[in-house]
Amino acid sequence: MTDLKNIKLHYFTIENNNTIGRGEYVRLLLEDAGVEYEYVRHTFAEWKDHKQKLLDEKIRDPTLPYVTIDGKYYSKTAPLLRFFSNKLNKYEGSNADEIQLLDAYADMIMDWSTKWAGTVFGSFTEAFSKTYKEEIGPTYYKSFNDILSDTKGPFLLGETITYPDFALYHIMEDDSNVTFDAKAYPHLDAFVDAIRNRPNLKTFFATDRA
Ligand SMILES: N[C@@H](CCC(=O)N[C@@H](CS)C(=O)NCC(=O)O)C(=O)O
Repeated sequence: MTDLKNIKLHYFTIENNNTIGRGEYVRLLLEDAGVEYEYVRHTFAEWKDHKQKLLDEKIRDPTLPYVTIDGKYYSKTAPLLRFFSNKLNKYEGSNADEIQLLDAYADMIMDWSTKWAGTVFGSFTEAFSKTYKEEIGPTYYKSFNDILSDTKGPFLLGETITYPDFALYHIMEDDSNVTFDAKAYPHLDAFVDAIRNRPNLKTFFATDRA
């Protein structure tokens, strides 16, 4: 396929939930592409020492998720999605405008993820959590339903799946919202259906995703 061998995806173990957090963004792409990898889970307690070890190895600003390929370190969620898309020669835009558009969608989703994380991991106030639930979250759902209506769908760029599609699906998983009223959000409803019917993802979603 490519020079992608001996891949290790590192991320936290969080709250006995196999999918919550940023590791799953990368994982969905790898699963869809049928790329083999080992998922290495870290506890919060162990991460401090592990991070120091990475710093000692001159890894700059180590954070999770990160990936090693044959021992070489690569990091940051959206850049990892773009990196793998580039390596696999799929899931990318086919011209500068599409590439920019996908970048913008990925940026929106990463912002959404940070705001969602603030409500779950308590780094924001209760007032922020209320605003997230009543305004921020619904605004993102509406925006992406509208974006999906810009093409015939079912994916962000239309017929062809691209890397922000995996991110969009997963932020909605994290936000515990992957079932849509087809009347209110017909395009999100069709999107979720299309993702769930990707052959490799269908098999993966049937597991416990440990
Ligand atoms: N912009 C980075 C953010 C990564 C990040 O903050 N990850 C968190 C976990 S979701 C983390 O590693 N926290 C521990 C730390 O910063 O040491 C990305 O998209 O990957």
